[in-house]
Amino acid sequence: MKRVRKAALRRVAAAAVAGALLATAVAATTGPAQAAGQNAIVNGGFEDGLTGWFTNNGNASDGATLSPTTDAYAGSSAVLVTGRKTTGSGPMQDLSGKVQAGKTYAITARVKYENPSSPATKQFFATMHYGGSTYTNVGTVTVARGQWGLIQGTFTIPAGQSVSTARLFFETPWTSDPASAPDTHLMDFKVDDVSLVEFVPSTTIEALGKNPGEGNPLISHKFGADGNAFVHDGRVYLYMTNDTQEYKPGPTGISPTNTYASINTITVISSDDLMNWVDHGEIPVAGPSGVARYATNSWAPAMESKVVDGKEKFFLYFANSGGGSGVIVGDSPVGPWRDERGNLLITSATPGASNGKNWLFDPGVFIDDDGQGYLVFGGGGDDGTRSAENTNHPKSTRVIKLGDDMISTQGSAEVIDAPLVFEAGHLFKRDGKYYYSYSSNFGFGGPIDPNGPPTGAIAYLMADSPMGPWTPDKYKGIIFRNPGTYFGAGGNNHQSVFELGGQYYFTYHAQTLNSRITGGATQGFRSPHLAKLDFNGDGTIKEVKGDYKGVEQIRDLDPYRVIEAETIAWQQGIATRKIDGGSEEFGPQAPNLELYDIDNGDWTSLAKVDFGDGGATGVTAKVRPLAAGGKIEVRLDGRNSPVVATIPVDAPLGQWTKLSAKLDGVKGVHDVYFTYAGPAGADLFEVDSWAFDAQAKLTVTASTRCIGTSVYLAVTAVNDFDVPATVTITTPYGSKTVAGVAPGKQAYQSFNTRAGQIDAGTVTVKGTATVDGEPMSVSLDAGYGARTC
Ligand SMILES: [Ca+2]
Ligand SMILES: [Ca+2]
Ligand SMILES: [Ca+2]
Repeated sequence: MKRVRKAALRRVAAAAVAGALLATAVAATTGPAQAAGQNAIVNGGFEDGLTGWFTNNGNASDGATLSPTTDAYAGSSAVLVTGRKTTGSGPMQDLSGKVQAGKTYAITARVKYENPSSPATKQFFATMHYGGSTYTNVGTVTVARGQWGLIQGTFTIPAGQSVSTARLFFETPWTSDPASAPDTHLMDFKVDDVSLVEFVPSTTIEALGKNPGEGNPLISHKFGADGNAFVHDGRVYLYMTNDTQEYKPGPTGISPTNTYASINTITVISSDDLMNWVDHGEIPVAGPSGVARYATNSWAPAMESKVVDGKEKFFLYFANSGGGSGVIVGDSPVGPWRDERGNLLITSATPGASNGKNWLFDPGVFIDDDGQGYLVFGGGGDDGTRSAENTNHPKSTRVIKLGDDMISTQGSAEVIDAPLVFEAGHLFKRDGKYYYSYSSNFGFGGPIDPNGPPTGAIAYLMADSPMGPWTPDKYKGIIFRNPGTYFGAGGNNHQSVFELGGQYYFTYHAQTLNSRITGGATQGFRSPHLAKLDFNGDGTIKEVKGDYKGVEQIRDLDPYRVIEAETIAWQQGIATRKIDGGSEEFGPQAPNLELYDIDNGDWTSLAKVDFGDGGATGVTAKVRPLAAGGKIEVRLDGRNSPVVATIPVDAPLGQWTKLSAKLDGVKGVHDVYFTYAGPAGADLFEVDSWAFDAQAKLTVTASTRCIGTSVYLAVTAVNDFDVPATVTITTPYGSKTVAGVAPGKQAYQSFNTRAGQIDAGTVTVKGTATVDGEPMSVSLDAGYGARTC
């Protein structure tokens, strides 16, 4: 027994050292892990005497005396170990039934020894004994004599380990003859504050996943696959398979491979400039808490809107794994969402949908100019014959007409015979031509026709009708090769096409954030990318190349309003989550998110913010402080640029509050970086939104009075510019322009409303001036009350 134990201890001691190194590496790459759950240790602080503790008795020769001591690390009591017979003689607690094989735990404990004849430093171990000769050192410290040291460790109980006996104890390193040097090996020691909790690694991505200045991946704080773009009111929304649901980095910082099995929500982001992306969170689509409780999964979404019965409705289609497709209905692009159908839209019972081999997933929705909706869907189709025909023409995808309600189908689905088809069908229209694009398969065992697309690529057909017929002669080539061509990591391929501001764009996904987190390896976690999509004169498509640069920002960001803090161009180290209440920017029905897991050194940013000629005089953050001493620093054009404003996050902890800082007239277009600082190791605060204050250059007042039986509306505008200004006053009762208003002087006009009674209203005053050779303008409103004369 003793010999076996010696071997085991030496082996596990080496493992513990490796574990400690690994834990350090993890902390550097994935940030602080969260210890969750209850302390499995009873009376870990020894405040209840020796309750729960006994002397390790794993070997017949082990033995010691435990007694309470008032020399505590914390509280008023600790345990003192005396009379140790072996190096393994120390306080033990039985954890049988409290720990599980395959789970990871974090242990901490305080230990101290004081024998003046002992070495100046001594190593201590926390060790698990699983019965028999199975001992594992799970935490260690080398402590200086007379001082409390911190034993720390993280360990995963092997999946095959029996834990019917699981006991934790504290000891000193094994030696064959400890009694020959008892001051070195058998000294008395004290233990306090023992904690053992399940260890849950943080899922926050602390790595830099998107380089400042670059557009791809679109977001770097979470994943998102199979993006489907939908343009509404000048804003593009991207609906994505929520790969983040499968992202579970272990103690090594690496997640197991994405199986898609647990994905039942859809991630939504949006932008009106294609560089600053707003995180709208996740739509709970399938599963017990989903909108469509009849479904298990929500992959590969597709979105369209249509006015039905006089009201615009938003239809979000999703794949329920490979077996079918469903649809939920919303009141806006970001919900709220409801189930209007009660079951899947596409199943094997849908006329023409199934040939018994194909998948019924990857819905792609399209509405033609006449209001008729269409759904393309399907994929797979490997029949096992390994034939050329089945490989190149699996005929596994379909197109079907949708009902007027968009949640039913009409007639029978038609076969799409796209060369080497596999998945990701998408239908769009341009200049009277219809385009069916899709991902080609990776080979079904037969020879691949060289006249068709390469494997795993986005290819397309063109036709004169949404229903095709989609025959191989309509094949026009490829749009986008496999992402592996450009980014190292390949994987599947998925696309959509949208038009914004007269330009067409192409969405695809790639495992770029995944590989940046791990330093190269990928586990199937995909990120959204954008590229311009250009056409030849005959309507055929120019091949898209994948890159990190992405597309140009198409408009500057207006800072003089509420900007949700979950609007991000580039960032590092933050995470987002939904909080109660609607969005100040997107309305009470829209979800609102916050930034959290904000550590010292984390940052977020906004690209190309236009402060205008007047400039900004202040910045406000809506924050919830979590630790004292935090601050938000505002920098321009780089995260290491000089600080132009500092918002001290100095307010009661745990409460939402708005905190501001002055800005000294920041003008023109800048990238804005918010860098977060405060005590290391603490979650500093959460952020909901930002707002900037514009430099007002006019002071406007409006008032009413009676002259006879008529109401007169008087407007005064003081020129706060340092130079003469032209002032234009606009009211419901007339307008007036006054040129050359001197600095500090006012423009005044009284308007006869020619009415004895007026309702409350608003006047608008615009001032223009030339400052330092630059034209500047400001527009301000002022209200007035109702009046009866
Ligand atoms: Ca204590
Ligand atoms: Ca963080
Ligand atoms: Ca927010």
